[in-house]
Amino acid sequence: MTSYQATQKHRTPTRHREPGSSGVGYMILALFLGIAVAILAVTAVVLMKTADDARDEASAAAGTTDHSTHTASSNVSLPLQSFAGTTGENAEELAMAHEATNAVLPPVPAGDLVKVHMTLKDMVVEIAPGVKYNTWAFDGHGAPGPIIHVREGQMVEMTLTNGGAIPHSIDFHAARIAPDSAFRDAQPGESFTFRFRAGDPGVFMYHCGTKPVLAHIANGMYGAIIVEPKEGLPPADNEYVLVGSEWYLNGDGIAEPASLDMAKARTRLADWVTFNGYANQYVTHPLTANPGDTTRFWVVAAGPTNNVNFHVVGTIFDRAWVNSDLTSPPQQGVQTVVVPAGGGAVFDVTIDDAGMYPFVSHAFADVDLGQVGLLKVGNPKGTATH
Ligand SMILES: [Cu+2]
Repeated sequence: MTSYQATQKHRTPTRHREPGSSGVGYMILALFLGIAVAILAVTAVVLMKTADDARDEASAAAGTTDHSTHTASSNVSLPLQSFAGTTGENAEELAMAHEATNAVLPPVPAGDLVKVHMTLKDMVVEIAPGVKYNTWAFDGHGAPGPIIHVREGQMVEMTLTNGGAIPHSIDFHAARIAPDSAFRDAQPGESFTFRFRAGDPGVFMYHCGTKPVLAHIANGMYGAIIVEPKEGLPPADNEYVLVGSEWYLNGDGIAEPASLDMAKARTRLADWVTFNGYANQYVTHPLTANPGDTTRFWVVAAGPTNNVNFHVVGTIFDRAWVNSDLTSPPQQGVQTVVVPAGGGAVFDVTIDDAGMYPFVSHAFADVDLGQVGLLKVGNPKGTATH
């Protein structure tokens, strides 16, 4: 099933045309009406329309269209059906039963060479309570793929195995490398290896770069690589990685898994928007900190299209490395930072008072669609412990 193909193929007529109108008719009409001066203005309008019709007919005969008014290849017809908020029954129980994606930053491997092996695989994952989706994703992970954590200066040896049904590739934003060789397509069943030196610190996106990239990212082919600066960052007590992304469904995904609706992806009509691939998962399974801790968030906006307008309710960023520029001093005392699609940023918050602190994309349509979580500081009253 070529689910990434557009589902809507209606074509809008190139120009509105009244039934029965023709150039000859208008010419005759113009001759009769031309006798009366009072109607000369009407005649002028009619003649202009005749000219338009004639031009359209000429265009149609020549197989061309007027691109000043329409895009001939448009295959998007609004409205599209939204499945936003449609979950399985007993959504709360399903959400509690879901095992939240581990957001904890893993340690940096020792040595100069870091070997990474990823196998791409077509797999069904859950993206919201009871909502299943056919991804092209990472064996053992789904979407996002595994978090890669290296230190500036280490060599990354990446081996990609394509266990899927169609060609895929991998594009590391952390690499300075010729993309036509390193980021080339791997055919189904093929493995290939390339190396790059992680010379630029930051938090970077990686993703499949096979065309149409919109479809490959929307189907879950993305993740984060963290390149720790060699001189280190100020100490943090907790470090979490959040990958923002959105999902575009061709069905509600409950009775059977949904696949990509490309028309909705093109028109940015997301059904679910998530941190680490599952709507609201850190609301039911909060990330944790102790009072007085410094908590660091490494954030990537994988998109395919949405930014993450990162904000933590109830506090202010003590340090914000905007655009994950870790070679410049961080901004201080900022409230919300845009993490652009395909970009990253790093945030430190030090929170003294126990409580539940939501972290969101402050583009609130995305919160409504699931891009919100909680940082549970201490054991505030009235909350369950996890
Ligand atoms: Cu792909």
